Amino acid sequence: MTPPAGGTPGAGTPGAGTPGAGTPGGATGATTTSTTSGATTTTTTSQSLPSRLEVDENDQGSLPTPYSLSPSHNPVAAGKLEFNVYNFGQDGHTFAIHEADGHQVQAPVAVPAGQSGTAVTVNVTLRPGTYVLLCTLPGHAGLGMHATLTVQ
Ligand SMILES: [Cu+2]
Repeated sequence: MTPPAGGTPGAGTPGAGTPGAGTPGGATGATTTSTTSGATTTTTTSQSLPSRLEVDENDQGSLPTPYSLSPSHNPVAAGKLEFNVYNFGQDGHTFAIHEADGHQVQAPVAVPAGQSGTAVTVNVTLRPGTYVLLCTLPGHAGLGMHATLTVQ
C-alpha cells in the first residue's frame, strides 16, 4: 500500500461553516443561543479531532537534542488512526507506539532514510489515553526522537 506521491496536504480543513439556510418567516425557528462563556474553548466533541496525522522524524537538528519526532496533530481521536510517518533525517529510523507505562501497542516499523516525500503508513486502533510515539533504535528516543500523543 504505497500512498500516492506528493504527500497528503496537512489536514487543516478550514471549518466551512454551513450557512444556516435562512428560512424566512419562521417565527418559532431554532434560536441560536451563542454560548460564548469564556476565552478558552473546552474540547467536548471528539468527533472534531483528526484520525489521520503526519509524523515527521528528523535527525539533523541541533544539539543537545538533534533528533526529533513531531506529530502534526495532538490530540487525536480515539479509534482507527492513520499515521503517515516521514523521515527527514539522513539515517533510517523506526516508528513505534507505546502506552505511557511502556507497554507496546504498535511494534516498530522501519522508516528508511530518504522517506521524506513518501510516507510509511501505519494504521492502528487506539483507545483514549496517553501514548508515546518513538523511534526504537538505541539511544534515539533519548536524543529527542519521541513525542507524547493524547488520544481522546
Ligand atoms: Cu531513530
